[in-house]
Amino acid sequence: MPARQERNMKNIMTATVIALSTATLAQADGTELFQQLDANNDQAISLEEAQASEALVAQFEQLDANKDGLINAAEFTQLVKG
Ligand SMILES: [Ca+2]
Ligand SMILES: [Ca+2]
Repeated sequence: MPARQERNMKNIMTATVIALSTATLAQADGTELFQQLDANNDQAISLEEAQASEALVAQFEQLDANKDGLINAAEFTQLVKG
């Protein structure tokens, strides 16, 4: 495969991976994802726990409606809903 074509393939693959992870986040059952991210099971996602998901880190402050530095289940549903 010519080098240029190979590069294009890599770009397409990268774009696909990004699209897939966004879709997974949007479609996933919020509760399951929430529990996955809530590593210490205190029913809230700290900024530290949020590092597992780039999308969550990016929206952390926005999602934290009551500004307690944690995303609780109710706040998390805002992410799942979009
Ligand atoms: Ca937690
Ligand atoms: Ca909060």
